[in-house]
Amino acid sequence: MKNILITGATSGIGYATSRILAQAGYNLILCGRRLERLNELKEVLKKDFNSQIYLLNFDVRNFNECQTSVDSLPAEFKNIDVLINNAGLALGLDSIESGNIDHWNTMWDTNVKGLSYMTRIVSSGMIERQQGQIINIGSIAGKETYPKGNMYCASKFAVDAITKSTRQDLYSHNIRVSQICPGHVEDTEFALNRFEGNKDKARIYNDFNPLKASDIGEIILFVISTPAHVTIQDLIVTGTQQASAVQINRNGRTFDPAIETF
Ligand code: NDP
Ligand code: 8X3
Repeated sequence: MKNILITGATSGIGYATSRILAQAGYNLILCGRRLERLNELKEVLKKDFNSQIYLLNFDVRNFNECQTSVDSLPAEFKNIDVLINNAGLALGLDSIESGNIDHWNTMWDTNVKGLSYMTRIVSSGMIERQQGQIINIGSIAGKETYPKGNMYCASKFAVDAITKSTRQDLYSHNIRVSQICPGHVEDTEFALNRFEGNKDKARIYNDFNPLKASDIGEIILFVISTPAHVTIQDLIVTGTQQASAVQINRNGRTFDPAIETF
């Protein structure tokens, strides 16, 4: 069975994807900074699905930590078949003239450089084996900007560019490179992190049905499950009540099971 490395497995999309891929029988290398969460997830997946799991506890912003962690993988996990670059975050929602410089640096270092570090490190083995798949989690914010999105949008536009360029570098080695660009996704810590733990500000999903983290996990499973000669290059995915980054039907949760009519 394939070995899949997922960054940002401790919560949100990464956590949900880990469950879905474990259920599908894949061997997983789960990454994140919160070791306790990783340990808990490993135990749950072993209990529920008898999964083969290896944990890597590191910060994607630190190239040496990324390299040392991947180098430390035992023989049975050494060959990474699929890299899912999911770790990322938004910090703040400020107009450009008042942007927080620490926020900017953290977003760029995580979303752009961390993703690129992991791709650089893992792709060399894929090139040796002449096979592999890389899935980058971009965002609708990497396709269109919105007010006060500035550096987060820029970081996701960069992911969009890096995804395309990576595909151009690696396609002749039979390596598939994909991007998935979600709109709003609940069951994540995304909004809470963006607003630095302010639960009132983070309450942005109450009045419409956004995507669920598991929706993205199911799409990732589909992208992985396609035959090796198929590359899904790019997917923009939103909840049905979201038409663009700035157009959201906030007239209530149309698709709540309690009121769903079809
Ligand atoms: P969460 O905050 O729930 O998950 C983010 C994950 O990234 C956590 O597991 C966190 O783990 C990890 N992470 C953050 N910083 C680092 C770091 N420096 N080193 C290693 N791991 C790190 O948010 P989501 O699940 O929503 O986010 C996943 C991806 O989806 C991100 O790239 C985000 O930009 C993207 N996205 C999210 C959307 C949404 O609406 N939620 C929409 C579109 C895209 P830990 O803290 O343990 O290290
Ligand atoms: C997360 C979606 O619209 O908050 O990438 O930027 S958005």
